Amino acid sequence: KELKIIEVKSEIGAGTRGASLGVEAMKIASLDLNSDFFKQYESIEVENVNELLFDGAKHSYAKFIDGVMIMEERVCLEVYETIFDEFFPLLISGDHSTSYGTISGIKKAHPKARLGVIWIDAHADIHTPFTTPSGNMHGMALAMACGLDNFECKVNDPRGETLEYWEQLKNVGMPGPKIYPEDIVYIAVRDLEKPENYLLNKYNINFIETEDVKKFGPAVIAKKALEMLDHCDMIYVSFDVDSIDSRVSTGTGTPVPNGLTVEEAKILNSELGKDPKVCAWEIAEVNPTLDTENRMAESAFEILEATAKSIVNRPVLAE
Ligand code: DIR
Ligand code: MN
Ligand code: MN
Ligand code: MN
Repeated sequence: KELKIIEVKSEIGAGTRGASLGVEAMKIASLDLNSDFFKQYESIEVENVNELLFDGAKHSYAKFIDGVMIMEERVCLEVYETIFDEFFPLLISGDHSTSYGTISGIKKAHPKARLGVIWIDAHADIHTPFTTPSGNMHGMALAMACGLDNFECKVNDPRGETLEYWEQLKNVGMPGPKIYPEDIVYIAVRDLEKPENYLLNKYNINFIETEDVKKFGPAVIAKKALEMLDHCDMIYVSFDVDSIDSRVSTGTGTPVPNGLTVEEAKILNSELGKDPKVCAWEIAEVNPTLDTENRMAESAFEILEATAKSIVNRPVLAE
């Protein structure tokens, strides 16, 4: 399968500045590690709207939601076109909010397909303006994808234009929900707010703890996650680098202890990449401004390169 790199240097969905520099940090990591990875594949950059940051955030329960809307549309279109041209979209993103654009693009290309999502992250990213503790939209990607409001577990009172944008966001790529909450598999999620716990229980969302990755090994867990989504036609894998333990993930906005090792993340993602149902892969949230000696980007790049390799080396027959 031919792979195409889609660079998304957006950081308006994050609470800490600097995630838009993640792509370049990974390119520098590739040079330091003597890899010609970035020469091997075609790539394209999605234009960002980071200049909005200088105006300050207006919507306190969904910061920069107007800009996030633009970014979701742009990423959606790029992913759609990439799939249409029969490439495998590999996204290198800044803040994780744009992963909703990825999901929308896949659905735009395959409207009838039942799409499953494997979400490797310290966070569940299923907040809405009604539940968010921070207003940062990188914590809302999956709620947008599921078309949720989370009204029943609300803690905030968003109004007016914020809610108008929220309704519009649900229709990126095609009207309405793109995925079902029951078609999500969380791996290494360990930093949840109360409303998120409520939703996980309500929808009985598949959940694989970090401890299980350590106990059974990442290859077994990859297989298990894929089995949980056996009923899906296609699978999108989203990898937030804060799924990795905070001792290593120093260069990311919201590091969390008790996470994966780099080796576990590498095997997990590479094993997932081998499955023919996996139709897009994304890495997000590398922030070199928070790091020492570009360590996060180097680890992220190792994982990225290994995963890309297993995607392109897939047996062609399986399609
Ligand atoms: C928290 C942190 N759940 C929030 N989320 C992060 O602000 O919504 N997501 N860091 O990646
Ligand atoms: Mn996260
Ligand atoms: Mn995040
Ligand atoms: Mn995330």
